[in-house]
Amino acid sequence: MVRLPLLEDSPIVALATPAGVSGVAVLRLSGAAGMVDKLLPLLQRPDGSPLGRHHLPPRRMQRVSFMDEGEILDTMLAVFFPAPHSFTGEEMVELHGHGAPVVVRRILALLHQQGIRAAGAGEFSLRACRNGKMNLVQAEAMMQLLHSSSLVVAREASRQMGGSLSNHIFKLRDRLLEALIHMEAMVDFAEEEIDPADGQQLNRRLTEVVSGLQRLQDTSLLGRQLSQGVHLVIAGRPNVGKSSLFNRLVGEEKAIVTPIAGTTRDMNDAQLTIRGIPVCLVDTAGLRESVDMVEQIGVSRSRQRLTTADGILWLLDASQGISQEDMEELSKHGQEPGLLVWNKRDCQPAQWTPPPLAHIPWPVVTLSCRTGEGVEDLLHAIATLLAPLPREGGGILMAERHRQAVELALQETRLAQEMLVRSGPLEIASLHCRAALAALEEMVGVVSNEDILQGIFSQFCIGK
Ligand SMILES: Nc1nc2c(ncn2[C@@H]2O[C@H](COP(=O)(O)OP(=O)(O)OP(=O)(O)O)[C@@H](O)[C@H]2O)c(=O)[nH]1
Ligand SMILES: [Mg+2]
Repeated sequence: MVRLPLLEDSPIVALATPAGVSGVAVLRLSGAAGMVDKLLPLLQRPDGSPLGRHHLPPRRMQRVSFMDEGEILDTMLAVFFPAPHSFTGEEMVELHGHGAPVVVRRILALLHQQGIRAAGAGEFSLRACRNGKMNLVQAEAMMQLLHSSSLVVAREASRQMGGSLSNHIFKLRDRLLEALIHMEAMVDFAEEEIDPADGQQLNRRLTEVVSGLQRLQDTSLLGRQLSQGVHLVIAGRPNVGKSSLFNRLVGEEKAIVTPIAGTTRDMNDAQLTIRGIPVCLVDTAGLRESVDMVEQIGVSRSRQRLTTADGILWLLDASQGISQEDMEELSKHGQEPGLLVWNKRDCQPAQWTPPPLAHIPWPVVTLSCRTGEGVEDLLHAIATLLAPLPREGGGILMAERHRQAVELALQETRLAQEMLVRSGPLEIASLHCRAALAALEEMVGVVSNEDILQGIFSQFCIGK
C-alpha cells in the first residue's frame, strides 16, 4: 500500500474525470497559498497576453490557453478557489480542458515540471478533513455515494455527507463529555457523601447516551442490507423453476436450466436493484432428500443460506401443486419475511387460481418464467416486502468501521452506567466513559490515528 503523506500541503494535481477520450477532462490542483503562481506561467489569456492572478476572480470560469513551448496545447476553462473557500480548504484551481488523453498526459507532465506533483488516492479528501472542511464520516459517505449500488444508498450517503450521522455522533459525544466532567467532579469530592440527586442526574445523562447509541446500533442490519444488498433467496423443490426465475430477474442466462430435477447444486448469486432497493439475489439447489453426494451438499448449503436470508421467494410449480415436503419445509420459515410464488402459470388454464394455504402467512404471486406473465407483480410484491427500508431520515450505520465504533461506545457506556448503579468506584466508571468517548471521537476523526486514515483514504479514487 502506498502511504499518503499526511501532514503536507505541497501542490498536487490529479485528473478528476475518468481517464480516456471524453468530452471534457477536469484537472484539480490544490496546495498551500501561492500554488496558483506555479501554474500561471503555463497559462495565457485568449488574446495571447500573459495571465496574472488578478485575471482569475474567485469561483468564476475564465477562458485560458494552456501553453507548451510557446504553442497552445489546449484551450480550456479555469476556475480559481482561494483558500479557505475550496473543497480542500487550500488554494485550488480546476482546469476544464478537452478530454484528449495525450493532451491530458502532457499537461500533467508540464505541471509536474512546475513542482506540482501527482496526488495520491483520496489526497484531496484527506486535506479537506485535515482542514476541517468535513469530518471522517462525511468523507466516507462521499466515497459511499460514488460507489452506491442503488438510489436508496445514494440518498442515505448524501444525507450523511450533509452531516446527518456525524451530527448525531457529535451530540452523543457532548452528552458523554458532560457525564464525564460530572463524574470527575464527583471523584474530586469523593470524601464527602455523594448527593443521591447528583447520582441520578448522572445516570440520566448516561441513559440518554445509551439509548441514542442503541438506536443507531439498531440500524446496523439495515445498513448492511443497504450497503451489501438485501439477501433474497429463491428456494423450493427441484425443477419448480428457481433458476429460470433467477435468470429472468437478473436479465441473463446466468444459471443452468434443464428439465432434470437437481440441476443446480452450487448456489448462484447476483447483485441487482429492484425498484431502487439493492438486492443480492440467490438461486439455490432444489430441496429434497437425495442419495447423490454432490446434490446433498448443495441441499444442505441451500438450507444454511435460508437461515440467513433477509427475504425468501418460495417457488411452487402450478402444474404440480404443493407437496407434503413443501409444507414441512415452509413451516420452518413461516416466521421470516417471504413470498409464495406459483410458477408455470402457463401450464394452467386462464381461470386457474392457486389453492388457498391457510397456514402460510406469506403474500401469494402467480407467474410464468416462460412467458414473463406476472413478473411485474412479483417485482411489486418484493418491493412491498422490503418496504421497511428507509426512504428518509438519516443516521444509518452502513460502514463496518462505524458499526464497530458504535458497538464499542455502547458497551463502554453501559459498563460505566453499571458501575454507577452498583455504587462501584467512580474512577472505573470514568475510565469506561473515556473509552466510549474515544470510540466516538475516532469514528468522526476528532482524534485520528494514522493507520485509520491510511486505511480509509487509500481506498478513495485519485482526484477525490
Ligand atoms: N412451462 C413452464 N416451464 C417452466 C417455467 N419455468 C421453468 N420451466 C421449466 O422447468 C424446468 C426446470 O427449470 P429450472 O429453472 O431448472 O428449475 P429449478 O427449480 O432451478 O430446478 P433445480 O435446479 O433442479 O432445483 C426447465 O425445463 C424449465 O424450462 C414456466 O414458467 N413454465
Ligand atoms: Mg436450478
